[in-house]
Amino acid sequence: MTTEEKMEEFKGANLYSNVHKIDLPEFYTSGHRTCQGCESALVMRDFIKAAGPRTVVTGATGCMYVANTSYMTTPWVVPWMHTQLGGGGSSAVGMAAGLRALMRKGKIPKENINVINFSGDLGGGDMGIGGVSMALQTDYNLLVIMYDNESAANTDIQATNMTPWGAQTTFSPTGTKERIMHKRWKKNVAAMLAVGHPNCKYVATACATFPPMDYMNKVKKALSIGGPTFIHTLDPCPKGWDYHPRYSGDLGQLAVKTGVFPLYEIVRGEVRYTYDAAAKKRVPVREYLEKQGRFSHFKEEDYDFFQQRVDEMWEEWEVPGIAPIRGALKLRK
Ligand SMILES: Cc1ncc(C[n+]2csc(CCOP(=O)(O)OP(=O)(O)O)c2C)c(N)n1
Ligand code: SF4
Ligand SMILES: [Mg+2]
Repeated sequence: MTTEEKMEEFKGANLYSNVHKIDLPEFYTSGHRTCQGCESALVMRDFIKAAGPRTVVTGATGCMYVANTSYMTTPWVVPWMHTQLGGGGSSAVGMAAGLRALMRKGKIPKENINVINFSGDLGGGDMGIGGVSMALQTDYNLLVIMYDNESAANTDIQATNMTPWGAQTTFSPTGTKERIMHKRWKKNVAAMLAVGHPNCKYVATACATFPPMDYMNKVKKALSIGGPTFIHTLDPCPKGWDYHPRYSGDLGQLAVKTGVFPLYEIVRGEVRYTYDAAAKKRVPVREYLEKQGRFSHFKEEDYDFFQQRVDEMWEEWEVPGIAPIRGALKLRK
């Protein structure tokens, strides 16, 4: 597909062509108590800016619920509803079904109202994955955004299946007997959902700050293509990753440029890399890891192991950075 064809494909999405075109009104404003430098808060602010005011939001328990609803205050300007930790997908289905029924019965005017759920990595990717899976098999217009700060941050940084290998959390502190306590490789949620849900026309990964506008345009694309859609964002978290809040943007960018976090979109089954870490010269993972206190116990062999796994992902997987399947290309030859 040529660049012109791709632009034409999302013509109705009103994509931002440069930062000066980004809408000025804010629908996630003051009144939240997220940490300084919290990128998950930026994920909230940017998705609702891209979606606009005709949107209802449901949010699962987690930092983005708790820090955004201190008693009698909230940054949300649009209608917003809390749902249980694993309830993200089902709450979006319920909301979309309710709106459709009200419109069918003539109780509210027929119009396009966006339904967006946000869930954390534990809520959306582990505990609530069944509900998200169900939501992606429906015919409702809804978008699930899994904001991934790589821990159960709200309850003081416990490991989830999205926590990177070797990271220290309150569940996996380094010790004198065992240096590495968290031995699971990060779960591949976006690709798993894309492969397993034929009704889902759009799945993407994103980082709120890099490349500029990429995340907001992915939200616009998901909403314009219609049907159930899914976006996974990687969100640097100063508290859980243990770094000075001023480096959140730099760390997001490094996660992408080292190839640790693959950036892509899968549009009606077609993969498009939005940062091609297979083609570009990747920054060594060490530059990303050593800036975070959660990896401060790493030794040479740990950096080497991490690098080797990332290299494998880009050089040996059948669909680089996405599908950890090997051998199919050989079979076809
Ligand atoms: C069923 C259930 N179990 C445990 C909790 C306690 N709890 C509240 S928030 C949270 C962590 C959520 O982690 P995540 O979804 O990654 O969101 P984050 O806090 O990182 O933003 C936990 C374990 C809960 N609210 N409900
Ligand atoms: S702990 Fe992390 S995710 Fe939670 S508010 Fe602070 S920076 Fe944001
Ligand atoms: Mg989390």
